[in-house]
Amino acid sequence: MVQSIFDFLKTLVAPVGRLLVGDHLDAASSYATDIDAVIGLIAVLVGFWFILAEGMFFYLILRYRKKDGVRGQYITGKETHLKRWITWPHALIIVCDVVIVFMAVKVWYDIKQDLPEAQQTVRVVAQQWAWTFEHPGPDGKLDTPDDIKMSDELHVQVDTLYHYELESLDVLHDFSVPVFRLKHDAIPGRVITGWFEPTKTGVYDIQCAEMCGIGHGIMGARIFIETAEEHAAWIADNSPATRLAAAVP
Ligand SMILES: [Cu+2]
Repeated sequence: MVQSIFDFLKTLVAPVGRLLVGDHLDAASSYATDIDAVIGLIAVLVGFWFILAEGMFFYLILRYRKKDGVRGQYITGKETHLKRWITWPHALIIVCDVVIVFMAVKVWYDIKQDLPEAQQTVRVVAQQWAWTFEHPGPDGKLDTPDDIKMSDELHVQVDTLYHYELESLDVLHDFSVPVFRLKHDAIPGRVITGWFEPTKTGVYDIQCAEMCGIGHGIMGARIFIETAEEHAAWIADNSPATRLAAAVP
């Protein structure tokens, strides 16, 4: 029931969300279009009342501007026939608020509260002013000798559900992947688990979205979303055993 109401609303407002986000930014995670839909819904409902209220405001200013020979009325604000101009829009706006809260809470729950089971886990470590990404090696597990550590490069496989363990070595940072519509604060001393599922291959930006010092603006990285074959080849090429073999003559 909740899901079908959500899907209905999403179908209505998704094109507006898409329009606002623009063509330059792909939607490359399973939940990106849900976030865009919430942005679209807020734009439609708030935009409607904004235009209506401003239109009414200017209409009244022009319609009842000063005229020679016409005295202004004294209005106490208690007249029932005038008060309804406030109470009716007020009630309708509360209904709109309920719709926005419903959609926002549903999307928040799905993305941040509900943690679907992971197929892979990566570790994301932020520090002033770089990212370290720890990928599981051929054994598919983190914290084993075949892990692949990369600076400013995160390699993932498309259509795979990832958990990330987000850490910071020094100050507050924020792991932001715009094509996923993902932003998550990294807090020193804590390991924060979140998830994403890439749905589109390509190379995209990662950025830090929390002021973290003088190098904040250059704290960028890249995410490489690869097909299963490409990702397997990348793991094979970069596993510690392969690198060691290449280093030893
Ligand atoms: Cu930063």
